[in-house]
Amino acid sequence: MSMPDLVLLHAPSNYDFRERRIIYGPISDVIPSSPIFEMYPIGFISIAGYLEKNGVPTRIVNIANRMLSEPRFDVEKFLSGLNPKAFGVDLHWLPHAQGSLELARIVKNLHPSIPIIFGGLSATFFYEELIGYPQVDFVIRGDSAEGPILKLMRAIKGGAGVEDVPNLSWKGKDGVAHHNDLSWVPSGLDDIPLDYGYPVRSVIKYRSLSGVLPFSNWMDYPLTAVFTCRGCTMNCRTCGGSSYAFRRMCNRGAVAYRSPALIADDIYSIQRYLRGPVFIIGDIRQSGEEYADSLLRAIRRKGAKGPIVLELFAPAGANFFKRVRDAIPHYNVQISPESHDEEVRYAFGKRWRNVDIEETIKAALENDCQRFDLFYMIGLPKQGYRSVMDTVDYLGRLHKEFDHQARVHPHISPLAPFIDPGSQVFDRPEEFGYRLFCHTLEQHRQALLAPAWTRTLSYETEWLSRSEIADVTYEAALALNESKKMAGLISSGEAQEVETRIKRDRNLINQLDRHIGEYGEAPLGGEEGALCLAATISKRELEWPARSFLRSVPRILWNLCRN
Ligand code: B12
Repeated sequence: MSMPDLVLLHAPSNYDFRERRIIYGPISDVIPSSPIFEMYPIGFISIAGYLEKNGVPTRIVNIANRMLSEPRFDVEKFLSGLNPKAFGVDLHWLPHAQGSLELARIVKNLHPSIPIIFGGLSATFFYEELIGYPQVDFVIRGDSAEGPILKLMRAIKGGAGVEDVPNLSWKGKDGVAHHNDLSWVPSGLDDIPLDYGYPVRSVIKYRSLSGVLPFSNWMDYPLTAVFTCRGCTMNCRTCGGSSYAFRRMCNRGAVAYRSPALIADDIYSIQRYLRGPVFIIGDIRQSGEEYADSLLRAIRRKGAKGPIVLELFAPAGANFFKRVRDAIPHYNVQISPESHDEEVRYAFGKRWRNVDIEETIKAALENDCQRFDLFYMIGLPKQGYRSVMDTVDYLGRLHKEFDHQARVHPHISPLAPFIDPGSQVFDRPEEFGYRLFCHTLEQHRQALLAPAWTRTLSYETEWLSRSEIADVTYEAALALNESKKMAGLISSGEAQEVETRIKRDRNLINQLDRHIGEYGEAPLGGEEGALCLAATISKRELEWPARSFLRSVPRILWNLCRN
């Protein structure tokens, strides 16, 4: 089997999740991953594709997913069999603070002379602290690593200096950290393809499918994504991907877009292999109506075979959905109103009215939208207990209004486990009514070792304490669960299962709190806190209709033979 120059590793959020019992709660309820966040950054695919195209063989290994799906998977044995020129570890999402550092420590023990490169948004925010860990040799900062990592890999292979590698933090022989300028900030994304042929070829080259799978049930639900941009035009208060955060951390003054025709090609290239839903990241109207129109025209020309999911950053009218319907035969929409309470929504940075959201839903459904997901959040500025419960009542009314369709799916979950670093709330918590328990990378790493999510949570607000956030999360989840059952969105069996899980979690947390109050911190034992895919919903409910990977195998083989 060929040996790659670079091996990109994705760690579980908590490295010891197989031994250590933790009540993870609903921290990953509204995404495909389990609470150990096994999904790797989509940027791994663009980095790997870019490096391979430029003559640097690269392999992605999703250690988190292998640990999750193969209980006996021996990480150290596996890693000791690798001998690349460098390892890359993502610290993109801050919930990986413990897992990524621990995995890198293990790699360093096994291979002391192979350099370890960190990257991703959290690595970018905490670069000065991160480079101080002995297991970290390099940090590539910024929202775009393709150019810098190619230059770094060439320097590592050729034994050259790294002083002129842009965006790079590195340590000299004396251990002193140096920080090169963060100057590689592409203003367009047309030279950075998202080549989904890469994972397919990689499975054959490295004879491993499980290592490249993005999340645990991906084979049944082969969800993929394409991106329209890097950066964002929005400024949501807690978001580490807001325009404020990108400017502050990544030197990004303006959003970089990918040309509509190339995005249509990306979708087409995915659908040559797979028929799962393709999620278009970023509202296609962000760069203006003309951009959205050209993208829709390009998709129409190429022909969209499977379902496509669009996200909206603001309400939209019938005119927009008519154009979408004409271009995409099977489309779904998602939007995040955050709260039904307009004052809360405004305080969060979104200035839309409920009536506009309701009109948007109506217009989408009238124009053949197959499914409309709405995401609401707990832990927002100006949001108290009553406000959260009123949101759930409001969602009940929405169900009634649209329930004959069973196409409208609202979700509610807490902002957890951490406030995004680089966001406005992270920088100025008091101004928005927040109190943060964690500030440094090390504090976040330690917080991930707590026995329950309620103790990992990095904040509370003027309106909700940490324990109130947990309480109202479970209360709201129970009420929404009931309302979804009544609306026929989930079966009574599913609703019963969710209710049992919520009650069990709440009980465990109460017991734990009592125990800690009396005897101090203690780990959980036995079956308590066993890893569940979701705490307050049934994961299946999130899924857009998809054809399983196995049903796509003939198409994959056919396309590989043609290449
Ligand atoms: C799409 C998206 C998702 C998708 C996942 C897509 C994916 N697999 O990457 C979904 C919806 C599943 C998701 C989930 C989550 N997300 Co999210 N997500 C985004 C979003 C909107 C866009 C990301 C994107 O398009 N990236 C473009 C791709 C091409 O680039 P990339 O993956 O970032 O990788 C580039 C660089 O980051 C860097 N890089 C990344 N890894 C590495 C590793 C190395 C070694 C190197 C050198 C470089 C490098 O180089 C890459 C290529 O240039 C951002 C916000 C934003 N505007 O960016 C939030 C964002 C990244 N997500 C965030 C969060 C918090 C989460 C969750 C933890 C939320 C939760 N509790 O459920 C989960 C974690 C998921 C998991 N690991 O299982 C925060 C991260 C804040 C932080 N610093 O921790 C962000 C910033 C904003 C937000 N709140 O949504 N997310």
